[in-house]
Amino acid sequence: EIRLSYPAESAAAPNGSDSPSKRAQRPAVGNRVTVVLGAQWGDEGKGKVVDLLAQDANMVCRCQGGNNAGHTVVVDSVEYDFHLLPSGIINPKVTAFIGNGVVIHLPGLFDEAEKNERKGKGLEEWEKRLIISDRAHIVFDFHQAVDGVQEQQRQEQAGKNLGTTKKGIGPVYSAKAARSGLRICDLLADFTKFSERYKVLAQQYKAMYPTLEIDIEGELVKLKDYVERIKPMVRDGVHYMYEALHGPPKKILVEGANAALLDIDFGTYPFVTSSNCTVGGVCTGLGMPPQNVGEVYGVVKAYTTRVGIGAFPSEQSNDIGELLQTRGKEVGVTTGRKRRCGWLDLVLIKYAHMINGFTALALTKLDILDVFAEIKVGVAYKVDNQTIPHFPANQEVLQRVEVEYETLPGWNSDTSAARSFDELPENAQKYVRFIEDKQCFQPTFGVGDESAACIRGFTVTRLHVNVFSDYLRNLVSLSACKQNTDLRPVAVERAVTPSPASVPSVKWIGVGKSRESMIQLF
Ligand code: 2SA
Ligand code: GDP
Ligand code: MG
Repeated sequence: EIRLSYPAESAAAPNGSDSPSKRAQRPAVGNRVTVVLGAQWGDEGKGKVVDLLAQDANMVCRCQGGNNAGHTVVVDSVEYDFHLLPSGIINPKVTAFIGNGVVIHLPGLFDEAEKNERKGKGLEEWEKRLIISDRAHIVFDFHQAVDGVQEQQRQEQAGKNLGTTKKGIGPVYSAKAARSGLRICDLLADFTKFSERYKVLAQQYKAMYPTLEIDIEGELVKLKDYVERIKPMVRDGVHYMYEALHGPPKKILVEGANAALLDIDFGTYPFVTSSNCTVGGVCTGLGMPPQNVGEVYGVVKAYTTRVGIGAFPSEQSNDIGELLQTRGKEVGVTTGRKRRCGWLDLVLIKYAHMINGFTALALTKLDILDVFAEIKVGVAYKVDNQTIPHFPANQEVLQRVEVEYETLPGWNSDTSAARSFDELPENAQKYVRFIEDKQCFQPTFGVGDESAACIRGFTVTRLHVNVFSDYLRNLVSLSACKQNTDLRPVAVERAVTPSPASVPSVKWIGVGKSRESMIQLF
């Protein structure tokens, strides 16, 4: 497992020069939060992983996104869908915190909680255990309507839309950035002033979209009703988080929504959501310093899915994709849309890891691959016949990348009852190890100053680098020399330096929907 070194771990004076009194003055770092993030295009099974980790947690937080997210948790055959509420709220001992980076549709929040509370479900006393940051922005019904209108306009003007969930996410984050948004603290302050600002915002949208109908007075009456209901839950989020981090030891989880490839900065822009779904969103969305970030778990589905429009290099628009879709029951939790399916793509997992610095992975839905005779894994991208060493920013380029696959033998047997790594068929074990060991890009060795030669078919794994680095150095020199005698020692050095983006170890493997079906590896 690759562990990141955070400032806190090296807080003791790096050169040993601090006096004891100076050291005593240095503020304690406090509790570390464990972060769970999606490593693909969402729906990797984050809800299930959070539910598992929440068994002994004190607090579970959401830091970004809104009720576009759909996180499923299955406990004792009862299925819960969460959109705005952190999944860990199922544990009656957990306090759920919705941070400032989240956008909240109040009717949606109450509907969701009530649905999960009804007979047969059993979400207990959620109102007493939910804390909402006063800095969170509010999603109004007109934001959702505007989302729909914008999608229609995109379709008409550009021939395609983004495939949003129409939950108002783009419009509300736009209003936040334009500084015309309204926050929970505004709703709870002077309602007359809030109403004035609400009317201005509504009029702005009406001017932009003349067909939009907004029942301003009716909406204000409904909003006023929420004031008393949410008042007991609302806190100054920064202060609340600070106390949680610096009070008694606590296990704090952060549940990422959406995923790396949907991140507004790092995702497949413009086919993304409007928040930072990568690790930076944890600090900005909760008001928390980076040294409090502890473990960062990347959730990876054993294949790839995407719901909505946009490039998807390893997509299988064929029988394979259909089989993955039906076996995996790949249907949107929020919209009911069919998810597009394809093979696992390690290029994008590695890219997500470069941004997030995952400390371990949770690999889910391995059982869905049980029936495949062979399984492909994307390991590199080629553009114009050249392997590219990065994940392309430009969507036109991403649309035309050619994925290089490695084919692994399937295991043709039911894994769903496996409860330990040893109980998995040998080929399933190999599949997991392949994901960990495979460097996504072929190492490139500089030859001469300008030109670069690529020794293909040669892969440096973390294990090799750690254990056999000297051996490898010789091996690289030898095989390189066979191809080009002008290889310089410096180039060999670069080749055996482990890439910071080597995919980390798999810590859990999911072979079913329930939390019991998560095999823990160490
Ligand atoms: P939006 O609504 O503005 O955030 O949509 C922008 C893009 O982000 C994608 N997106 C999602 N992708 C996967 N899962 C999501 N949650 C639901 C689920 C989705 C559903 O868990 O199944 O029910 O359809 C989610 N939310 C947003 C979206 O498809 C757009 O590509
Ligand atoms: P999230 O958005 O990342 O929380 O994921 P979703 O809940 O949208 O989608 C994941 C779906 O896969 C849910 O229906 C889960 O119950 C299901 N699931 C999660 N892990 C596994 C697994 O290991 N095996 C199977 N068969 N289903 C799983
Ligand atoms: Mg989902």
